Amino acid sequence: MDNKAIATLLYETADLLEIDGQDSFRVRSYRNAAEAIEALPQQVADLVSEPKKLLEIQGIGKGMQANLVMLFKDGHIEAHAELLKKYRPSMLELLKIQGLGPKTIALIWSAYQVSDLEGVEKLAREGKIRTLPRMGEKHEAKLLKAIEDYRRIAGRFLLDVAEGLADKLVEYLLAVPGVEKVTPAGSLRRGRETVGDLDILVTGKGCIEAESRQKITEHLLSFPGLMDIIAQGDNKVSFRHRNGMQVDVRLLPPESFGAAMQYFTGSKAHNVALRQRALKMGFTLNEYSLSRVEDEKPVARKTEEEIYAKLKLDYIPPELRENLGEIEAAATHTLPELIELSDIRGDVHMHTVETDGRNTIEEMAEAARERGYEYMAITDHSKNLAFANGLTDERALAHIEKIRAIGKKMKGIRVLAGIEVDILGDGSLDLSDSVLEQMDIVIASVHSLFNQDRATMTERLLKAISNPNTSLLGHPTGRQLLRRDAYPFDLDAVLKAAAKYRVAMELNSYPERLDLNDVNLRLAKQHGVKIVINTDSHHTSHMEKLHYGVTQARRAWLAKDDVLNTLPAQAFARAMKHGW
Ligand code: DGT
Ligand code: CA
Ligand code: CA
Ligand code: ZN
Repeated sequence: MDNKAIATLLYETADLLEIDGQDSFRVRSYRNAAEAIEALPQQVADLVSEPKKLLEIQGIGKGMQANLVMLFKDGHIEAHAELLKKYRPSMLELLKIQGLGPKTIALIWSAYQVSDLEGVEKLAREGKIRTLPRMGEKHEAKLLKAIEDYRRIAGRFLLDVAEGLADKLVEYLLAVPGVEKVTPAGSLRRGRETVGDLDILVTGKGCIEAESRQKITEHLLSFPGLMDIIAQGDNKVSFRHRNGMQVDVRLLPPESFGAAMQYFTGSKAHNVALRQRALKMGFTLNEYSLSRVEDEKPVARKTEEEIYAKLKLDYIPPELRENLGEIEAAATHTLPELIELSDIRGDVHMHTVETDGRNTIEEMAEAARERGYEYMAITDHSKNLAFANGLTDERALAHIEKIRAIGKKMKGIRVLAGIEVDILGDGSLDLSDSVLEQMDIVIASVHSLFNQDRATMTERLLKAISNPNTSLLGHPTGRQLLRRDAYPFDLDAVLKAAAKYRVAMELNSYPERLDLNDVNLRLAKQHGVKIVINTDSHHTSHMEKLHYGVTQARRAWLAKDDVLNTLPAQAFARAMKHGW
């Protein structure tokens, strides 16, 4: 159990104690311990063998020490287990609802003895929440909205979380003799912006005989972080990982691995359409093979390529398998040649210690050069972003001078001097035009007043786009996955204006942003608007996030030509200054 998991358990205990109406001193002792453990550089797991060391941690007393020792001995915290018996585990889910704290949950419990999401939702719909002390109609409406939001995002995970766990599993399983290939399938392979559960396919000689399959399964069951087993069969194991993710692992014989990959990559809609095509051609298609209907003889199963070829289709990359026209395009040889990570020649949205970044100009430029880029840009924040120590006109000018001086000394990479300037509430930009004019690249972004109404927000963005200094719109919709919706605005109108003024749209590669998303990128392409794929790095290590962006671009059917930072340095710099 790592510190994060322990802290979560302690926070939950504190919330449950509060629901139970226990004294605030006791409640606070659990929260303090959780905070201390979250911030602890060493792992509690390494300290419990010498319990005295636990007492040296600020915020952990004798009682909490005993709790932690017991946690590692018996696997639970007594108060946590007892309270869950009393209130049922569904109570923990209620705590995840935005705005529904222990006090309100306690109120609901004492009035109605309801402790689960469905129950609370029903009460709210029946108007029974508004009558509780200190509650009203407004609270009730907010609660219903929060439950709806929770349902929408619950059980889905960001791409980097899913990929991180998949990478660990791949490495772990490849270590077993007899395992030759371990491949993620499902939504992760298709690069969907969030992932529900992980689908991992395993093949090799070890997957042929029941006995060796058993060995692989046994190894899998001691995967670190495996929390509980959901289902277990001869060639399939489903388990829940500590981070909440469900993982489905399937063991498959090598001869039908391609058919399995095709089937379990999905999407379901793509598979349904593909099966219909197969049937029309006299074949059946399932997870084992593509076979002739008349004699059930397999005609393709070892690789996906064979299967698509037998169906008279060009190979369809996983990112396109959503039944959005890809099968028709593959049949007529009109699939686009999708952009690839190696097409990107520069990353042009980066922050440094001058504002809220963690590295210097030199360090960022050096890291970009090491990645093989031909160019990069430093684009720190402007003053409206006060908490990020944003730049004033004067500081911005001094900063670009410094960037240029450093750029001159750097060999093998061109360093562009730019800014990520805030779009103010009325659509004007946060720095003077005379300053912006001197920049190589101006990224205009909304970082404030997300609650404006649709018409105001649209006007605001249109005005920013019409500023002759604007090169591109940063993270254009402002959405944050699993957290915050896009602000409302008329994207069509914005894209029309962008096409007219030759202002590009950013594809921000942060896994929590992926903004523009795949659907909107496709729309941008229809409007003839060019894209710039950036990382928005605040640290040298963030530059590797670029592949998440490229994956979304591929899902949007974008080719190299649709993306400006595939251009050589000179042409790219011109496009930023004068439009493409
Ligand atoms: P997720 O997990 O919600 O992010 O999305 P997927 O696409 O990974 O969906 P999942 O895990 O339910 O299934 C993985 C793939 O397996 C899915 O993309 C297609 C295939 N599959 C699963 N169940 C069915 C089914 O009932 N019919 C068909 N045709 N395919 C299925
Ligand atoms: Ca899945
Ligand atoms: Ca699944
Ligand atoms: Zn930004």
